[in-house]
Amino acid sequence: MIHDTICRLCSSCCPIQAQVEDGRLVAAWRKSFLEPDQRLVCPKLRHAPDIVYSEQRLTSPLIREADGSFREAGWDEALDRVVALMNRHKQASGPQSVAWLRGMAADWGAPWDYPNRLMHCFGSPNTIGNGSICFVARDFAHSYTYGSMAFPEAKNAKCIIVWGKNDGNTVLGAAEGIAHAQANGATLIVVDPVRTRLAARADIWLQIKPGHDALLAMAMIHEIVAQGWYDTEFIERYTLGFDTLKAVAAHYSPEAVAEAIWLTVEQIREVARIYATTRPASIVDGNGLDMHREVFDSTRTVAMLRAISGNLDIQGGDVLPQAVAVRNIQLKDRLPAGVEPITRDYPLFNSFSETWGNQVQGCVINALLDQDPYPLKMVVVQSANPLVTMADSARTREAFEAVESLVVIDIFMTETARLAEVVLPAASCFEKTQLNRSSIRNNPVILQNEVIEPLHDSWPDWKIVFELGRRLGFSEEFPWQSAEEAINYQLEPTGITVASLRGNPNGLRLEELRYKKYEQDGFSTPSGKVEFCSERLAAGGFAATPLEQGMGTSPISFADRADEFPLIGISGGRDTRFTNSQFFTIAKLREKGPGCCVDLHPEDATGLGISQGDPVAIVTPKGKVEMEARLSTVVRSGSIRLAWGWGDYRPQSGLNLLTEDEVRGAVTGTSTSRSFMCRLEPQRN
Ligand SMILES: Nc1nc2c(c(=O)[nH]1)N[C@H]1C(S)=C(S)[C@@H](COP(=O)(O)OP(=O)(O)OC[C@H]3O[C@@H](n4cnc5c(=O)[nH]c(N)nc54)[C@H](O)[C@@H]3O)O[C@H]1N2
Ligand SMILES: Nc1nc2c(c(=O)[nH]1)N[C@H]1C(S)=C(S)[C@@H](COP(=O)(O)OP(=O)(O)OC[C@H]3O[C@@H](n4cnc5c(=O)[nH]c(N)nc54)[C@H](O)[C@@H]3O)O[C@H]1N2
Ligand code: SF4
Ligand SMILES: [Mo]
Repeated sequence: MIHDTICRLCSSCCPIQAQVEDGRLVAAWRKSFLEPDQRLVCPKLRHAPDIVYSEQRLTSPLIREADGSFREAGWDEALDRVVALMNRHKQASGPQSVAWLRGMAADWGAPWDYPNRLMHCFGSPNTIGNGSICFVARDFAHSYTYGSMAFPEAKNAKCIIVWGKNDGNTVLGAAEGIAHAQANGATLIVVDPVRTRLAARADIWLQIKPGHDALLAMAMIHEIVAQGWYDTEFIERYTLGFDTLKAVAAHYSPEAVAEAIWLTVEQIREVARIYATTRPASIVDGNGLDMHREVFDSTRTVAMLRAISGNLDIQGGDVLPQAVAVRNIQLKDRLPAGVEPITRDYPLFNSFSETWGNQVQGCVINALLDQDPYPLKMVVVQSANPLVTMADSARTREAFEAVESLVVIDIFMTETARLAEVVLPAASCFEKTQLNRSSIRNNPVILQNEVIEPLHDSWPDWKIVFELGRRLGFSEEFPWQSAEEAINYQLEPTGITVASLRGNPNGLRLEELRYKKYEQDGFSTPSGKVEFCSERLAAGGFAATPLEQGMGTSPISFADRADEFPLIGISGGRDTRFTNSQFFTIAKLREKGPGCCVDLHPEDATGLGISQGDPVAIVTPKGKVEMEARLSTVVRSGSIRLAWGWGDYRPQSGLNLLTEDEVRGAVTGTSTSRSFMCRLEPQRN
């Protein structure tokens, strides 16, 4: 049997087909607009059966014994234990002392609403996501500029700037779109401190200094303004504050910034010219811009480039989504008045989107260790591995060791789960039905289908949340016995149902694809226009226009200690075989490529006496990790690229042992876990 569904082994959410024989997943492959022989093959998906049937899967709920060991338990006992813990802390310290932390795999949008609903009924405002380090901070920046996140339609573009994104490794569908456009003659520009495969294929590669993207974007705006290449009509009719933007950009000429960002004046001018004079042009912005404390400024500036060049919401440009009006099921009005979330220092970020809510993950650590702004007593971690993925692993570990009660919902045993009092085994993405995340953000609505039954004694996340809800006394709020019932309830205002989605496996479009929607609807900002200057930000005490107060201190962590730590470390190198901290235990995936490597320039290697394959230590003021040296000119001398994600499988190689969470962006609470000053030490005896 072949089933249509969505893969959630990473956040790309590819539409796929899965082959199931005798109730067993035997193979799966991506769907694509390209002919089968031209499609990119995803190793994770190809090895989906090895992942799903891995012997490392959690098979039953686990409860910690007095002697520290885990014992297997039934769901009744495990859930009752979780409920007892939640109620105990609620009684002793108030409902807000319990937090729910969710990670990348918890799916976004629709399924994220369930724990929100649960926690709101329970009385805690502390459902916390990881958006401060993933793309939600960027979503926020786009939203404050033109109302919602814009999605590049690179496939139909004539000029593409891939800016801090490595789609060939991370978002295969998008990489196929870029390749298609290139084959049709599009010019490809890549902005990345590392020569990725995409950069190697580009017409122009800008090897920018890590963390300095805001300056490049503003210098491009400067050049576009100086040359009069901007879209006068669009700016006059649909934007606010262009004069302010021009005044800020005046300080950032290509001459003024080029050297500081490792580029030449000519490079900046040329890229500005090609981008502004080629229509349609699309900017594929990515996670290389996130995880810097400047993310809000850099991504707002990039968003403004799209607007001044007239590429917003046109075919082949950057398209604004046609959101699907599903029912809001979060029940936020059930929260008691006056209880603020632990993320209260980031009020704009907390409230910019109904869907996202609180997204500054680091606040969990502040609350656990510093009782700031108040103490947390219990954390439920769903589909996240904060001990590996949050900045400053040593401090994160300290916090999770200190918390009174920790519950982890995961499909595998992880560094984080090892500290838990109760571990609940979740079903994998092939074993559960849910609305695909993009569905409530944009058309078309696609269903992720259960293609095999939950393995062992695992439960789908929705069932765990609903059952917890009922046991906490919220039977009325959680009446659903199946995912289908809950999804139908949420979809009701749209007129579509699970049944109609199953009849349309490639998705249902609620309305025709439309471009230039702003001509009728305006933009979803307070002024209804693209805002180059934001009163909301000014009222909050922040820069109304990015960079109007300058760059401030260096965007690279530990820059003030460059004497001892002379190299710039770049966290990157997402490998197609792994997702963040996941899948390193799958031997067939591990064997398919290199191990845990740090890329360093041969000149730096010679200077340090390091040879290819040597074990090396990478050190920052925070800690030390071990990796294997790979000599390579993909990085510029003076910078190194570190492998990402190995910390669960090889704790001594966990990149976030090197990063800090002390200096955060004021608006999004993002710290710089992307780039940091470090040094290399040979490890030979
Ligand atoms: N195989 C695989 N796929 C994944 C994931 C995975 O771990 N593995 N993770 C998923 C998740 S959670 C996400 S958010 C996405 C992320 O996917 P992408 O958005 O593609 O992000 P990355 O691959 O982390 O980084 C993109 C590029 O940014 C570059 N970069 C680093 N610092 C800077 C900088 O300061 N400026 C610029 N301009 N570029 C910089 C890096 O060198 C890298 O080539 O991928 C998803 N897909
Ligand atoms: N220095 C540095 N730090 C980073 C990054 C970086 O590039 N550099 N990347 C950042 C980014 S973009 C992100 S998104 C975060 C990711 O941070 P996390 O979300 O913490 O990372 P993952 O390793 O993807 O962890 C997901 C966990 O969910 C489990 N899981 C998978 N599927 C399911 C499921 O269906 N249900 C449940 N309950 N569990 C499931 C997996 O086994 C895994 O343990 O890390 C961030 N941290
Ligand atoms: S890129 Fe691979 S792992 Fe990620 S969703 Fe697509 S098929 Fe799945
Ligand atoms: Mo992410």
